Amino acid sequence: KYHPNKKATFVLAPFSGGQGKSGVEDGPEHLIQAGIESQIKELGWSTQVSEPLKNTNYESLKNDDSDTHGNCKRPKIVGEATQKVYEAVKFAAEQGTMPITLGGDHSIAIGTVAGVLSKYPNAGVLWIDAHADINTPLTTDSGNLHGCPVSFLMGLDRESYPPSLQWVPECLSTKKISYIGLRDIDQGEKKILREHGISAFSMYHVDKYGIAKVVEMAMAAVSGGDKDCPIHVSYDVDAIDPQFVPATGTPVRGGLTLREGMYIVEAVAETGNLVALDIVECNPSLGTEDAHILDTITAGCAIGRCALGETLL
Ligand code: HAR
Ligand code: MN
Ligand code: MN
Ligand code: MN
Repeated sequence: KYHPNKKATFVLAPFSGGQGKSGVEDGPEHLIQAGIESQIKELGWSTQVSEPLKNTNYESLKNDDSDTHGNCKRPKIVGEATQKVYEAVKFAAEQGTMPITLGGDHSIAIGTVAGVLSKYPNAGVLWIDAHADINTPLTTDSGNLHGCPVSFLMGLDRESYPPSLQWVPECLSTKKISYIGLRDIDQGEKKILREHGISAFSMYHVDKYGIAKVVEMAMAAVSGGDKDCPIHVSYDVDAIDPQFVPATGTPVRGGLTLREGMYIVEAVAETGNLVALDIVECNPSLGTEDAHILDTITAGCAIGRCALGETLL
């Protein structure tokens, strides 16, 4: 529906400043090396690559201990990098292409979601993750901004934002997001989810209803009755169980099977409503053996292919 011409833009976001572990900045390169772009070309898409963070130096700036604001770590580089990703995703969407952003840690979704919503203001967001990533600068214990992107997009606790993140438009309504895969949520986050009545399907719901019903309910929740509602999928690979996706920064046991993880994006592809995809938190440095890296990267590629229609007949 939204992409009859099948044009995609790979937005590379090799950024790790939203959390403490290094290596996640190598995710995009590994996914490209593993052939994600050529695999999607084989599905009939034409592709281009955008590198908004090229010629930036965030990995060396990561050690600047003065870059803090309240409890937040590295707000300056997160603010700058996400703004660059925002411009690139916005431009890719305005050109009529599907932005596929390869992370990097999940803080970059501040840029991707804001960019997509500037082109499609009524888009719904499916946040596939073990974590809710909805801490605010006031609730975060870790201070890691990859645990906070959703709250910035919603403008929650706005008065607490570091200056470098004040550019973020308050673009995401609490009614336009639904989570799938949750199993590690902080107390402060639970309170936010409850108080705003945010749609969320944890692993408990996946077991109770099955993945097909859960995806159907999540899409209905973000679409508000519009069968053509554009959908942005922000996919943190840690939603999938660490037995399939071990090389990620904050693995949590008891996750989605690889097939359940693929089914989610297959079902979205089937609607024709997908307008953007993020694949984040692949950290090749955290594989303790080569098979861990291979499993993680090939799962990332599979998510990309399924989202772009591989398994549709
Ligand atoms: N909730 C915790 C925090 O705020 C951990 C969340 C970070 N992990 C992620 N995000 N990979 O999805 O720090
Ligand atoms: Mn590196
Ligand atoms: Mn996440
Ligand atoms: Mn996560």
